[in-house]
Amino acid sequence: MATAAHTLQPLSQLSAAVSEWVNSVRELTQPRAVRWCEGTDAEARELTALLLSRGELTALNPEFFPGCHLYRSAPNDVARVEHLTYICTRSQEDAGPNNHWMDPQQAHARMRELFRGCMRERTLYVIPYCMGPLDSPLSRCGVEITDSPYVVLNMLIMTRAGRAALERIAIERTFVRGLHSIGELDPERRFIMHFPEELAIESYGSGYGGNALLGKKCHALRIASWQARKESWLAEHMLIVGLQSPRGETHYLACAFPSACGKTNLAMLIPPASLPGWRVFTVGDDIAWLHPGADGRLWAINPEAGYFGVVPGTNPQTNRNAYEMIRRDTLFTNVALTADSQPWWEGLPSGVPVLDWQGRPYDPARGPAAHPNSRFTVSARRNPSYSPHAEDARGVPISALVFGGRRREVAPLVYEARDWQHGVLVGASLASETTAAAVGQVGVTRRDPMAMQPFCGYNFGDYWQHWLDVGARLARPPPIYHVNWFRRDANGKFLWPGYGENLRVLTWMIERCAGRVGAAESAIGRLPRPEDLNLRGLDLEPQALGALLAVDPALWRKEIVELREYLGRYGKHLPAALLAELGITEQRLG
Ligand code: OXD
Ligand code: MN
Repeated sequence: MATAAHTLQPLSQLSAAVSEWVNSVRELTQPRAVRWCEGTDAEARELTALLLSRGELTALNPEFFPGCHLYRSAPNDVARVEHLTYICTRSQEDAGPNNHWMDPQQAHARMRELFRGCMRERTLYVIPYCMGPLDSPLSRCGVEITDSPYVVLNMLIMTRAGRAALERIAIERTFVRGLHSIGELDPERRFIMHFPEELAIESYGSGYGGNALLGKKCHALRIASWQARKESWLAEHMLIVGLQSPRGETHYLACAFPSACGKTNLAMLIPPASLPGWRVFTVGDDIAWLHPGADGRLWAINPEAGYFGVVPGTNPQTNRNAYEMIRRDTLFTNVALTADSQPWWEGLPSGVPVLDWQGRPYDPARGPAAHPNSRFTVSARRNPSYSPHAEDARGVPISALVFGGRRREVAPLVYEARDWQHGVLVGASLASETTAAAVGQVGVTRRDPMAMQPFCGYNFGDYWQHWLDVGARLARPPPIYHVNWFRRDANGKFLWPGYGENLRVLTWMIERCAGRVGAAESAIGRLPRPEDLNLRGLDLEPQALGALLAVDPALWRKEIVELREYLGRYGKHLPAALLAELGITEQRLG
């Protein structure tokens, strides 16, 4: 008698639209074989065995890191490549000055030549996936075609991939088409193209992270931001965290920070012992899809199912949850190795690296042992602080939105926007020092509105207007805050301890939402007075606190001049409301 498994329809027959597309890609790329991904554990084990047999994966010490593996990328393929990332809309204006643009026909023609015959001797994998819980109306689906089994393994962790996603696609009849090939891994033949009008992505020549795991930055941010504008929601580069107060109330915050500014740490924060009774739950660490709810609030889902986090710096002090989480069933990329095959990275309190991230004998003269952008890929369910509501189909209600950057000066520890409209300006003003998450110079301050500079799939001017429109329709818009954990003194020393202590700032916001704590008006928004912050048990000099909560009018006037110049680049797309808010702040600065 046939078992249920035998009666399942082959994946290739579930959706005619997907099959037609796969056939056309097969003709173009000429793979040796086509493999449709079911999304089962057995499939992940088989792919792991394949990569181990090819020497592309290394099994890590099973006693200390069971189920963990190391993958080493090509040394020239270690980060996102923003200079090779394009938005290809019919009109260049729709992509905006914030994006590199190419005419869609020209881009398709160029990519077709790269993809032609590129999968000969390779297997073409078809990965149907759902971004967000499979049963959520807020989720959206896609299909990634790739010739990299490493990409498949990552996608199986990072998304809800396989049969159930394809079943949803077959019903919805719409999906984002993501075509990926590692090509020759040649930086000269590398492009990450987005066609928002066609809901399509074409990525060639990189096997790494945001360039290759197309569900993440390409779909869940660049394409989704375009979809969100059409469908009246927001796709944002935000973590989602739930904070339960000693009273038992849980508030969810969605927080936008540029890459490698500690989003994963904040999403998994461990409350300091001196704040007893608080509990922290992670919903997401990188991306939030925010939908206006019937109750007038914003509701958020995390479209991802796993974390692709930066490894260096992870230790029991900075992020105990992540440290515990990545000790099993984790895929490491570009970390160093100890003599007994344990992964090693800068910031670990113990262990000695013997092989660097390129597999060479470790020599400190050649730089760090682990690549600064080395990563872990792990299922969100491995996180000890994973929220029991992370998979709720309706999402979680958002009490406050938070923007943050890495600024040594100017921005105080925290301030509250006057209202939603001012909050949109605060988000649009975000600036941060660059990090290793993208290729390019590290440590220079750049504008990164809403932390979306590398990820917004259309003109920022239209995006800010969309933010204003969404807020105008919310009967209960969440308050908006700005934080800066990275203020330094004249000697370059950080003024704020950061990590778990950041909860003190977040609890102020939550108490503000409940109307239980005060604030002082300032030209740039409302700031806590020292007595408004819970600083019990924190060893902080009054002078440091004064500096953290100071607004220097001269620096801010300079900031406003720079900001006006920056916003001016968006010309007629810039909403007048933002200039009006800028004018109010300027006037208040005197
Ligand atoms: C990431 C990034 O990988 O923002 O999340 O670069
Ligand atoms: Mn990110």
